[in-house]
Amino acid sequence: MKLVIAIVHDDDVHALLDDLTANQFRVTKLATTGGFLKSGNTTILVGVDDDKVDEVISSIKDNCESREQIATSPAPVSGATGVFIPYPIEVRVGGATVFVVDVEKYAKL
Ligand code: 2BA
Repeated sequence: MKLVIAIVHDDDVHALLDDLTANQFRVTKLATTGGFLKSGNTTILVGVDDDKVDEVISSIKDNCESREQIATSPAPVSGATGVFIPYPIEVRVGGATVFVVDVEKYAKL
């Protein structure tokens, strides 16, 4: 068994959950925050048999778009002198960041 962990954009999550649950996958959705943009994203956990991993990944591919997002430039390290004027930078986020890990044990108690 595998655990698919996918970090996706908030705007893609409803379509993705609908697609996965319609195909009988069990999914857990977590509200998460990206370390770089420090803005919300969504992490989903899907426990599946090994032979179903590709099906989950193709559903993620079909439902998650890559998009440009505006972030504020990082502040200089503390101790720097002068005035810091933040400026907007554009980063390309997603479609999705996916990890597939082995599940040692799975139980419903
Ligand atoms: P964030 O950390 O908020 O990153 C958002 C986007 O900012 C990233 O998109 C990437 O385009 C850019 N970015 C991230 N770190 C950067 C850095 N040190 N320098 C320059 N640009 C940087 P994605 O790569 O699509 O990542 C989307 C979200 O997926 C991330 O949000 C983070 O929450 C998660 N993620 C991505 N890679 C990860 C990893 N290796 N481990 C854990 N979480 C990861």
